[in-house]
Amino acid sequence: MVCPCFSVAVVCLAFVATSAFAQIKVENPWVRGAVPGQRSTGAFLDITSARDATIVKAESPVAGVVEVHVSEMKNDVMTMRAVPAVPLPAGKQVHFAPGSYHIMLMDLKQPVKNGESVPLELTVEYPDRKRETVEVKAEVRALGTSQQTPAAAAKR
Ligand SMILES: [Cu+2]
Repeated sequence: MVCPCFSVAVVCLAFVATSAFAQIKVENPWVRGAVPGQRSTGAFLDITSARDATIVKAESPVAGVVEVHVSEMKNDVMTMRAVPAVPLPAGKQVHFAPGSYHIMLMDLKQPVKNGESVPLELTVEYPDRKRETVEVKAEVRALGTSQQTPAAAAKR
């Protein structure tokens, strides 16, 4: 599957989400804008956990299906696959970014427009099996090139 959430240049805005939980810090959350008719898009953020943890689930009310994906280059084509969990080593920032980990919002219930705020909920699990949910508001940003071919994506 070719990743539709792969991006070109993205303008960086200072946008920081404050988590209710001091354990988990989420920075720079954003969602790629989706035009009417588009069925899926990606959400991206930087996340740091104060102690070892694992992201085990992602949810959003704007999408019927939410999965955590990772993009990979295979034979010069950007592909992506679902991953069941993303490790968050203590104190290390993990980047969800185009071409890497992303939160895949599929079966979109409505278009997500630039400037809107999309709620995301991440569930993290600690080694002692305790779980926490982290609420994030992700800002919708411009599409960039909307009609990306696999070749264009591969060139980056
Ligand atoms: Cu994906």
